[in-house]
Amino acid sequence: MFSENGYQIVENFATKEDIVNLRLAVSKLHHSGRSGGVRNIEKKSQVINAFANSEKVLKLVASHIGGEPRLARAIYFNKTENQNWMVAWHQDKTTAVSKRIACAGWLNWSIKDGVNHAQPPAEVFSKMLTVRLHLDATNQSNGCLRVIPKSHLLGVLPQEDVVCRSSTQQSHYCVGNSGDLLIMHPLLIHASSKASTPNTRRIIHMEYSSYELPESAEWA
Ligand SMILES: O=C(O)CCC(=O)C(=O)O
Repeated sequence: MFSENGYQIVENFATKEDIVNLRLAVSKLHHSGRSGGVRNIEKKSQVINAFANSEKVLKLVASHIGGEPRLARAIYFNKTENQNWMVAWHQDKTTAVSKRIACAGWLNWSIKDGVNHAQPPAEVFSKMLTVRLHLDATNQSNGCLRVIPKSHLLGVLPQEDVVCRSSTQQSHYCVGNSGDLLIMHPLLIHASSKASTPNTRRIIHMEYSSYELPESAEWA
């Protein structure tokens, strides 16, 4: 369960029609040759934007974090034979907002694909949820996400602690079918290996928050 483990698979969340439409939408995104991801996809595709802001997704998110969740950012990830990548163990400590916030606790500002990104204060993470829609079945052979259950309860960790936990604690492979959602806490320690049998592995990764931002900033 999400509340206990920090992640959960929600089976058959998207309809077959959603999947057909979203697969077509991601096929139209411009993928730079070097990276495995495309950022800000909610701004690049009306179909993705409509799904990410649909009542059924926002209702699910609100049932876990309360309030009125807003989409903070959305990224498309694919792994293929030509773009077969891995990501080391980490927590997602960075989020996207509409403008720089001068309040204490907002750290490490940067601009990614034209959008302000920063590490928010720790309290913000309790009002954040990551939702990953599987457009293909994911498993160990095509490089599904791996997580360390309950690790979100440790809060924001220095990277050396993340590495240490990953070598001492049991991990779980988030196997799922096309149409399933993986919901997870952004601080859940996770990693992603290269596919051993590369095949397309398309994911729409969306991050939401119901935290009220200061200084009239908005979730980007
Ligand atoms: O999609 C993946 O396999 C990895 C993505 C990831 O690690 C992340 O979004 O932080």
